[in-house]
Amino acid sequence: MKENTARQQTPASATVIVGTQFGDEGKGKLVDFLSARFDIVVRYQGGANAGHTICFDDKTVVLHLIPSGIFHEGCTCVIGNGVVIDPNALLEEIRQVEELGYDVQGRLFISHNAHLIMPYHKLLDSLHENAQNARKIGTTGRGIGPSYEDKFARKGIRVVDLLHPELLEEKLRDNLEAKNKLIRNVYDNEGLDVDKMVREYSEFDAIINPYVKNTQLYLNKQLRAGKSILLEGAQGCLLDVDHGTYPYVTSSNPTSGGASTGSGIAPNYIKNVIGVSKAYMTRVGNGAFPTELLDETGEKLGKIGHEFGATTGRRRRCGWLDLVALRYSLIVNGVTEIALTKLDVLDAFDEIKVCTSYMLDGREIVDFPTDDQTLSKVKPVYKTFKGWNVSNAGASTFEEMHPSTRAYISFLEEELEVPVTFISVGPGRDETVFR
Ligand code: 2SA
Ligand code: GDP
Ligand code: MG
Repeated sequence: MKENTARQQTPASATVIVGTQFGDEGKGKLVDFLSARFDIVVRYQGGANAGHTICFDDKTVVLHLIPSGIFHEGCTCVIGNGVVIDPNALLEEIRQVEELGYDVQGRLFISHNAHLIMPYHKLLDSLHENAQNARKIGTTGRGIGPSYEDKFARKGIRVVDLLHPELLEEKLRDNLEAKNKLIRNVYDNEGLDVDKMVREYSEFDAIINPYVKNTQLYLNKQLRAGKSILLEGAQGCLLDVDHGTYPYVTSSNPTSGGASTGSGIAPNYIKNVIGVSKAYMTRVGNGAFPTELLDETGEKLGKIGHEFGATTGRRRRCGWLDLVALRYSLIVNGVTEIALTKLDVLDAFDEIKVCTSYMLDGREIVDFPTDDQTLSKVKPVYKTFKGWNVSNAGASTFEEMHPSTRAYISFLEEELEVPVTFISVGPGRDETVFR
């Protein structure tokens, strides 16, 4: 029998990329950038609520479901079992990528176990949000929560069901009967036509078949064969249904633990966790945000950073970098290195603030409270830095960056005790400094 001890390292390994804040940290750019060095890129949670922006060759592309490695021909892309897939959104995205001149068939695989987002999930998402007296989360309206509800209630329809039209019809009729009761009786809305839906979704059989795979087995076998895998998180740690600012969260696990359950990759293959952090903070949707700036400075961050939702176009709330939240996020995710993004957005500020602790009921605290009631009450304590007021765009190494920029980054590393290995100073692939 093969001995297996902690001292033995397998050559094959998986790296996870996670958002350490409220999403939109620039994960798409980093995944695209790193994909050139990986064999396979995997999405493991969320769905078409995500908007991952990639800028290359004067093009700006936003991906919602397809992993951000798709623009590297040598890279295979996998949508894992933890993702909820809207088949219409997926086919539309495949078409868009093909139109850009990239092959998708044979390079993209979707898990037979992934759950589907059906039209009733999207309708229920908006009905919940718009109901009188409802607690408004500020969802993207893409049906994410209702689809995960069905998954955990063991009523969900999965990718594999599309390949068995008779079973699909039975499940659709059962589900829609229950949903239509809710839609009509609770929300006083017109129900959905089951026959139309059965006809529409039965047609996905042949279209989706070439992409379907037992991805759990495939990924583990690829790792055993020595291939390298990058796991692409969507949203961010503070939106995690278990570790985020519940109930103002998404319905999945963006944190690194979710990468294993959402892909089937055994956890002992995961060797590195890259935490992507914006040099300031944004949040889109509702919920507490201690460092939010409701003044001209916040407006300026949003304007220079073009902070609008990559899926919905909603304006993102902006504020200073929060190290209390970030420290928590690095711990929960086991982050081994930080990718610091959008540093260029701070170029135009004379003063840059960083939150180092919170005041809560007259006491200073350094541990992040994840419950919304407490988090809404804390007041940030700031350290102020003098801005550098120049562009670092020409720098190709850390040493070439302005001394004040370097001092700011070194301060973050000391406070966070994790190295910053990747610094992004613009949306393009080449606007990147490695250390
Ligand atoms: P949902 O739709 O059920 O997942 O919404 C629940 C909360 O999760 C937030 N959420 C996001 N936050 C940041 N970025 C996301 N993706 C898009 C982007 C957002 C957009 O890249 O800009 O375009 O508006 C994302 N997806 C979900 C959401 O705002 C709720 O707070
Ligand atoms: P993601 O969801 O984490 O992939 O991030 P989004 O794509 O939703 O939002 C990040 C936005 O910032 C996109 O418009 C990117 O093109 C842009 N971006 C990424 N890195 C940088 C950077 O270093 N500087 C600037 N100015 N923009 C960046
Ligand atoms: Mg985004």
